[in-house]
Amino acid sequence: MEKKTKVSLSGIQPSGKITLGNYLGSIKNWVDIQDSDAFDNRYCIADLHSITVWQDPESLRDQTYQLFAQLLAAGLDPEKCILFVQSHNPSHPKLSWILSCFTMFGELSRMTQFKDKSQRHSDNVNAGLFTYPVLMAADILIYDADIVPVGEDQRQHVELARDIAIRFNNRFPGSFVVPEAYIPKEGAKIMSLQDPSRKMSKSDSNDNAYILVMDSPDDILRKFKRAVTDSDSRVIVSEDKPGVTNLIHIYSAVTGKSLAEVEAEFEGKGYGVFKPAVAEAVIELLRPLREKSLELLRDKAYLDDVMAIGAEKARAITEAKVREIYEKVGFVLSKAK
Ligand code: AQP
Repeated sequence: MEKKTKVSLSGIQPSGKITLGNYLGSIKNWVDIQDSDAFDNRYCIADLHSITVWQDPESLRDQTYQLFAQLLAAGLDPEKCILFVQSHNPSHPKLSWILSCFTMFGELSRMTQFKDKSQRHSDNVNAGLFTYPVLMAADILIYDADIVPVGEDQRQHVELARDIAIRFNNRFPGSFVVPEAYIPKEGAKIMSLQDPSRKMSKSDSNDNAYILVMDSPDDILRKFKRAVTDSDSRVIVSEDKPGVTNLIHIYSAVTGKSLAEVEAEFEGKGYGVFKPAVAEAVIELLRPLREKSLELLRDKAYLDDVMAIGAEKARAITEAKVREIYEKVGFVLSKAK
């Protein structure tokens, strides 16, 4: 792999089956960035992050394989990027501990995702949920990432990673690249189909609220037909029509048409025509991805091999970085193998 000057890094949790929101908000962007050939690309399955909420161990393992297959099926190419499972590289939690000593309690208390998830999982407000953004900062800073392609919901966490990098650099100059969030113009925040005031989330308890990448065409059509809209039938972007506005954004992100073009296409046609058209566009977008994922999942040994290659490449970069940081903060470097 030839060294480029800039690095792109991102991750996704195997905390459920991935949604259209995850795909449009981040994975599609990762593939586009990889194919642009302008960056060194590192993408991980953030399994360490996922246990900040309860996970069934067998489901977690299964979801990790599924997600890995889906990332390959979506177009991530292990020849062009380092694709790995976060827990396969112990350098991430090592750096996370050091960075947690450079992160303020008040900063973590202000994180919207922590407030939201601690309400939704009030029986399990654990320390990991609170320090989640520090581990994410470690994921990013350990690769000296320049850009972090994420959906809008992760912007605040990337901002915190920047603040941590700047603080660390002030004490130990030149330690980390200060990263920037890289957020797509369309698809940055896909909302729930049942409650358009909330983002589409893979852990939503209502499965009509999200479209899964692995949903069958029938399920996709049914879910879009049931999507919450309003009694007015005009297909326009408007603050008081959040359901329809969300569907217009989805159609725009999938087809590449502008919002105005979508409005013009469905002028005077009503939801009876619009909803199935959105469904059809999404079905065709996801069909090859679903079929390729199913094919890849039949060969777990292959997936294990690709995971191992990714882990080795990732470790080779980050072990050197951890030693550099250990030395800076004053640890004695061990000679033990
Ligand atoms: N609705 C969304 N629209 C656009 N982008 C989204 N992302 C998530 N939801 C949407 C982006 O997907 C990437 C991976 O997300 P994650 O798995 O790290 O966790 P998340 O942001 O918490 O996603 P979910 O689906 O809501 O997971 P759960 O339900 O487990 O919390 C990120 O880049 C994110 O921005």
